[in-house]
Amino acid sequence: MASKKAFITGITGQDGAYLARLLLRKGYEVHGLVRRSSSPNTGRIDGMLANRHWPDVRYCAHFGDMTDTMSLVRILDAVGPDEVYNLAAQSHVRVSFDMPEFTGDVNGLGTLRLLEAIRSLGLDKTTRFYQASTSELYGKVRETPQTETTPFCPRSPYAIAKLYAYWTCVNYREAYHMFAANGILFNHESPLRGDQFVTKKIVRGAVRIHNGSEEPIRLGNLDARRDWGHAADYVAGMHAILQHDTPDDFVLATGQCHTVRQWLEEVFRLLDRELVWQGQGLAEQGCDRKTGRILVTIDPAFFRPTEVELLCGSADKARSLLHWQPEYTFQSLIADMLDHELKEQ
Ligand code: NAP
Ligand code: G4F
Repeated sequence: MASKKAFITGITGQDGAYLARLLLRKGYEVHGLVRRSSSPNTGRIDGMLANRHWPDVRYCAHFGDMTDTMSLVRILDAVGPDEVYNLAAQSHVRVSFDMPEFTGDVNGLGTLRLLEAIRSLGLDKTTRFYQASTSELYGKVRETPQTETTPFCPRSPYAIAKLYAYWTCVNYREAYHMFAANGILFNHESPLRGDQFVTKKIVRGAVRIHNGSEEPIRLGNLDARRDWGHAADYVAGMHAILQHDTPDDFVLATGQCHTVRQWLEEVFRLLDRELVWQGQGLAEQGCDRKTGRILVTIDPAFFRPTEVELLCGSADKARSLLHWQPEYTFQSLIADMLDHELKEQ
């Protein structure tokens, strides 16, 4: 039987790299959208191509951009994928306040371009579509835990663009009977997480300190609460969503919620340092209990004009219909990221 073909936008990002590996292991032919950049942006996926353990890797990169309709049409026409995973996005919430129009174009209209390309090429009856929706849609949350029926209340240009994409996906499902599904994913991290997200920033900063740096980690809101899982578990959920017998929307979450402060304390604990807190507000500092050295300071540059204070999801629907369950815990996620960083630096 011919193997399935998948097209992944955002293949050079954290989730794209994990998903591509998963699909190659399952025997898929994988096609990825790569945007042209003046410096290398394929570091997360280069290993796939040079992997001696997978001699028959079938992977193809295609140059294009979510803002360039014809590049999407050309690639979809050439590939004729069974499954499209739309992971491409300007994915940083803080940055979306600085670049709201670009964020809307890529995250919102980009999704429309892709769906419309599938439809106009006549692939709408054969191609299944996954949309990378987000727990940021819940924003100023109306209930906890958040589920597929919790109302949305987005609080950033990023989340507002993703709201447009979410409903576009639903509309193409209802209007054109496409297999189009949203995964509403809560925060997921990994050794491949971008350096500007808080989990990776903390792990990198703490290992630098462990290796002798005097530079404290400068952060924004330490009291924000997130439901953090591992990207490896979440890409398996994305795949399961597209294998379900009907197109539907699913929350993927761990159901466990921790503050940024707790993430810091756990990272330093694993590096044999106990963090104690002194001062308040912008003057708050995290210090090493033994030496008194300042390890964490507050920098207003990292606060957001509007913050999402609490995200905590219930994945009951995915658990019962997809049999999806995350394997990593808060502790084993941090341990994995820390192990990797200790080897890297
Ligand atoms: P990421 O690491 O930031 O990756 C984003 C990807 O999008 C990169 O491959 C990036 O390419 C690509 N991209 C950005 N702008 C593009 C454009 N104009 N045209 C084509 N490609 C473009 O994000 P991630 O953490 O893997 O997340 C994957 C998706 O899930 C995103 O849509 C994100 O919003 C969503 N999501 C993430 C989480 C999470 O916690 N990770 C939770 C919920 C939803 P470059 O490498 O060239 O920059
Ligand atoms: O790591 P973050 O930047 O992730 P955030 O904003 O929750 O967004 C991530 O998860 C979403 C799913 O819920 C995705 F849709 C999105 O694409 C992205 O992957 O920030 C987490 C929390 C925030 O409350 C932020 O205010 O950490 C707080 N924080 C405190 N200091 C910081 C910092 N965040 C960053 N990035 N940098 C800081 O210095």
